[in-house]
Amino acid sequence: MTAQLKNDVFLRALMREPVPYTPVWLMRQAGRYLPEYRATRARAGSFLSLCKSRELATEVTLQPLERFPLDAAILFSDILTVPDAMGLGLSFAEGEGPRFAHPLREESAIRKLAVPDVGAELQYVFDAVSSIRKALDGRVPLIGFSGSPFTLACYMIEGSGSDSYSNVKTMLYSRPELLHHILDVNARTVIDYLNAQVAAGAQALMIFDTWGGSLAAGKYQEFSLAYMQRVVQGLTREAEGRRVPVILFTKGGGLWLEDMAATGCDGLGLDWTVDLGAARQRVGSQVALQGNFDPVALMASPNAIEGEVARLLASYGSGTGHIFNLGHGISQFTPPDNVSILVESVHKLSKSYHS
Ligand code: 1CP
Repeated sequence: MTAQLKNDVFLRALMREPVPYTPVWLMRQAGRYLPEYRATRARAGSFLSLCKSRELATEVTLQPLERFPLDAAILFSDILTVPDAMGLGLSFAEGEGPRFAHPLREESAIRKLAVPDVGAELQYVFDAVSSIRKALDGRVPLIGFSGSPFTLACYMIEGSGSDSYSNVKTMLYSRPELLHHILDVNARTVIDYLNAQVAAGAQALMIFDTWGGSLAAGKYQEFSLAYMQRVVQGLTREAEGRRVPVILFTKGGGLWLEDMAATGCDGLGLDWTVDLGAARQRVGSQVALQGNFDPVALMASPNAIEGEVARLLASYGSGTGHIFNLGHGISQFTPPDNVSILVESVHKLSKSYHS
């Protein structure tokens, strides 16, 4: 038996049902800005062994919840475990970003790419999901996640992070059918992967499209959004007698919110370049909105942080449908005390917007 959910404010806001206050969680809330994370990471040896240990992944998922009254937990893992499961050979070099030993550069390698057996290759992720659910004991809901088919393709083709994604975009313009093949395999894999996370206990899902915003108008719709829509349509949307809502986040996607809302998702993640009130007017009758505090503002004084929280809450205005979050992941240099101030001000200042 799974424990009764004690705090479902996040899930209710995502379904645009009435809530007593605006729920808050933070992208990358478990991570290097927390000394306890750095200690567990050191015990694990490497970032990947941290992801692959159900005990340690559970421990770091719960660390931010022990410090701050957050309204949701997010599975501790990484989007790049999926291409690793496809045989691309992921590693994280100390002090550097991720690297793939076998990036997709040759047509023959691209043609060989196939949907992996996620049950065999990614069982450690599903084990972590069930272990985290048990440890949460109904405290807050657990969010599962994946990279978008396009964002995964960016890392698979470049072999690492990149400033310009020029290999991916060159393929897009010169051999679009090859990129479509990769995206098709990725979409089918992401569907299997997210559905298995739901079967293991994930109560909401988020798709991270970190690099979709680098695409030209029209190309975004064809190469990123169309595949996210396929994923949304392939997902299990109910579990344990409740809807499993899905959030889409395209960083830099502010121009395309109407198109994103039309995919059938339940919520949109917004980066800080978007005006929250204007976004609500555009798509707020269809989807909930999550965001969009500039993570760099967390380096500022307590007064400035509280002022920025007040500004965002006022910009969204009264009523449900807002989940407070950052506009992108938290920086490793953020003082944890400033996160306390942020979370407390959201809870305190948002009450007057909900009757
Ligand atoms: O050294 C360390 O300890 C590793 C740092 C780290 C962490 C804490 C990486 C490497 N990944 C993660 C965890 C992680 N990644 C989570 C955990 C849950 C949480 O939010 O608390 C999530 C959801 C991700 C997702 C992720 N990984 C994204 C999408 C979201 C985003 O930030 O845009 C992306 C693009 C990645 C790739 C990745 N993994 C790690 C790094 C440093 C990167 C970025 C590489 C780059 O492009 O430069």
